[in-house]
Amino acid sequence: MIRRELLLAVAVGLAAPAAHAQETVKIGLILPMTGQQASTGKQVDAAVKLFLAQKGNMVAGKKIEVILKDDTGVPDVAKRLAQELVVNDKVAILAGFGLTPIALAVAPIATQAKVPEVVMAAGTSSITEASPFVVRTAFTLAQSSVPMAEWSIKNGIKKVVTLVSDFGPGIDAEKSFTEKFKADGGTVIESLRVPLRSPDFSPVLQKAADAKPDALFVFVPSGAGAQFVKQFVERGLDKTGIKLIATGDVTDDDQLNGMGDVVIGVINAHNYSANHDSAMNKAYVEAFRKANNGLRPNFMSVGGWDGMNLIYEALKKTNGATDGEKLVAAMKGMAWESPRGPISIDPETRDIVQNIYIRKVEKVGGELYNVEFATIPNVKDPVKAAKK
Ligand code: VNL
Repeated sequence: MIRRELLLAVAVGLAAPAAHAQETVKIGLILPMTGQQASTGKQVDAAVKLFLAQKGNMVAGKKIEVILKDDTGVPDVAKRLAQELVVNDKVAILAGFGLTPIALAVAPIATQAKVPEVVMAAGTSSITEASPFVVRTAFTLAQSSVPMAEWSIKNGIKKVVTLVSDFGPGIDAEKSFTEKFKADGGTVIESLRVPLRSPDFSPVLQKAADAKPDALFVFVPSGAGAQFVKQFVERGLDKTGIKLIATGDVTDDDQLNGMGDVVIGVINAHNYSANHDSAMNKAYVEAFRKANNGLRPNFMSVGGWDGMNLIYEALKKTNGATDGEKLVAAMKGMAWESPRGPISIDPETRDIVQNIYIRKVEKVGGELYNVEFATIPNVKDPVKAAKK
């Protein structure tokens, strides 16, 4: 009898892991699918779907289910959605975040619920400090702005006007560009800002023209670059001899080809170009275009792709365990090849370390691309590096 009960207990015990293996790991994907930042939502969502199609929805014996929610670009909406995803859907991971204020609004929920917040698409430096559960696969604005300042000085640009969107990433871009440019001997004549919502660039472009700098350094978020370039031309700034220099958010692959030949020659710095020369990227661009009616993947898409890779690899390391602290510990220090090049997660800051490329807009096969011509390898977020 006793022996039989023991056998039964063993059988139940053995059956338990099998039942466990059928478990679903839910990922709450919060993105701006409508509104001003809808292109970012579309790009990240498409990359997540492509990842699932290529890698399958099983990892470490668990079934992955992605629940997509549209935050409409509004932080309060994102916060409510994150709460519902954690409490009702019991998601193990929150991911996405197309705007800094949204990533920041959700951070306290990640902390409280002990759920990893994988930031795929927002770039203000401080986001990783808002919760010990934030891990970023996107970029920071200082990562691209500091190399842009360095390149400018080395290439004879002495006087600059800066023009940024007036919110977290824009302020980081302005500050980090200005600090580096001044430290290397340059002068910033004027620092102009435009509102994030429905920006009118005309008044600031007039001021920029009047200041007669060697170059205008610009950051506007993904999705706003085409509108900026249109007004740059309408105001006649392309005829003034003022060079346009930028973070790659402005010459975004999502819109670049529609901007017209006026952007040919624009020098900018960024983490990803659809034109990046690697076997992995060629395959990525081709598969992405095929699955999305010819849409060209941009830097937001690779944040989504790599965010999924980070989650999959972390689950492999924990053998499928979804404890938030274990997952974040597994993510720290992780390194892999991305379509953008080699990347890793800084174990100290949970922020991304990646190559930054200096690029020039050129026509390749009849289409406009950011063509990389110099690489600054393994760039950590300069803002956090300076604090240490
Ligand atoms: C942010 C940064 C958003 C860079 C962007 O596009 C961007 C952000 C929507 O941190 O909110 O290109």
